Amino acid sequence: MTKTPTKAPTKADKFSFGMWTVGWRAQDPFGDATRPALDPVESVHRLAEMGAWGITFHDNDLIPFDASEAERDRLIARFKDALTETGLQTPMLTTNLFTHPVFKDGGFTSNDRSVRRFALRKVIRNIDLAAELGAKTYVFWGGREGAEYDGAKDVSAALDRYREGIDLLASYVKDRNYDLRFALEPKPNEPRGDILLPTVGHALAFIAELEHGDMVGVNPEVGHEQMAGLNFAAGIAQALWSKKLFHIDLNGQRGIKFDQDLVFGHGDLINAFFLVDLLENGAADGGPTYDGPRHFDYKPSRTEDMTGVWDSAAANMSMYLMLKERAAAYRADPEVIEAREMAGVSTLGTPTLNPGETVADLLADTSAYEDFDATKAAERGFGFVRLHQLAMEHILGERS
Ligand SMILES: [Mn+2]
Repeated sequence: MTKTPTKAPTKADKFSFGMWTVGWRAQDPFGDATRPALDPVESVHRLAEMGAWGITFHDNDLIPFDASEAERDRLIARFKDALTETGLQTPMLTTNLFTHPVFKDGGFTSNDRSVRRFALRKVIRNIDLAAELGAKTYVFWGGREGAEYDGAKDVSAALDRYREGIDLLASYVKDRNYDLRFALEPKPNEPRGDILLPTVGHALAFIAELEHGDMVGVNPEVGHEQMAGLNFAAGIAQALWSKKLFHIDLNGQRGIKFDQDLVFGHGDLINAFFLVDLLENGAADGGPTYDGPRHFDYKPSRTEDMTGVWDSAAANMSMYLMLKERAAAYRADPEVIEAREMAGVSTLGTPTLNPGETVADLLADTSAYEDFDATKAAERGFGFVRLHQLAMEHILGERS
């Protein structure tokens, strides 16, 4: 018997799940699957009943790699029927360019040119399906785009091929007038020893070099950034600042180790709180918020049976809603508002120069330098610890 989540989600919350999440059979490099295969149609029905809004998938989550045309058509048709019956959306699709042995050295950046051409064709075929299903985002996670040995991959040439591939696919989408944007998903390592575009920052720099970068953004995943020791909420703030947060993968991770894909908030809870605060309430001074799907890319732990699978799916949505409630209370708390004021959080939004002020004006302002009392200014305490403690009290439910 699956428990009702503490906080009941609705479709307005825009929660979506990868088909490969609840459908993961929990095989790992050391052990066999611990759960039976899950019919995608059952996933659609169960997720819809639980209050989810969307389901996402790689081509081969729904259609086996070697399926015939007739089998492909049959699988798509019954999946579409399930979507119609439940009203579940397919906001995002992506390609599996990592499971089949042909992709052992990557797809777009394989040292084998014939594999690169095959990868492009495989993606184009699934982009057509994405457009047909009304998806708005197409994700690229290049898990096999990388190397284990520095001498095995010419990184500069690999980036040329990566750019060639993404630009070619973007031009295809534009030619077809599909209402689809691309989102690159960074990851530092696993399954490759080192993966190209390892972090949000690398991906943003890569996008700036694209011909069609206008339709390419990022799909950062909590655990992937944390595997690199980075602050996820801070990375998301920069992606938002760059207007490139096209999609997001929510899950949990405990520090620099293998990709855990825990339930959202089951890793770094404090960072998850500030992430939800950022997504829902924007940066300190009315910065941009995020209105895209709240997409969960987690894996029900290998210890769980099917009841545990659905409980963990519900837990993701419940965690998000609890943190959203806590974040709203945090922002509205008069003591927090006062502490943020004391800390200067809101005044950072004020430009450093006055309107119309020039460098010459700044040089002429003796109060900025000649008469500035650095010793006196250094006496200021910012009260960041007090502010953080207030956040902790909200997270723990001491204040509401
Ligand atoms: Mn992951």
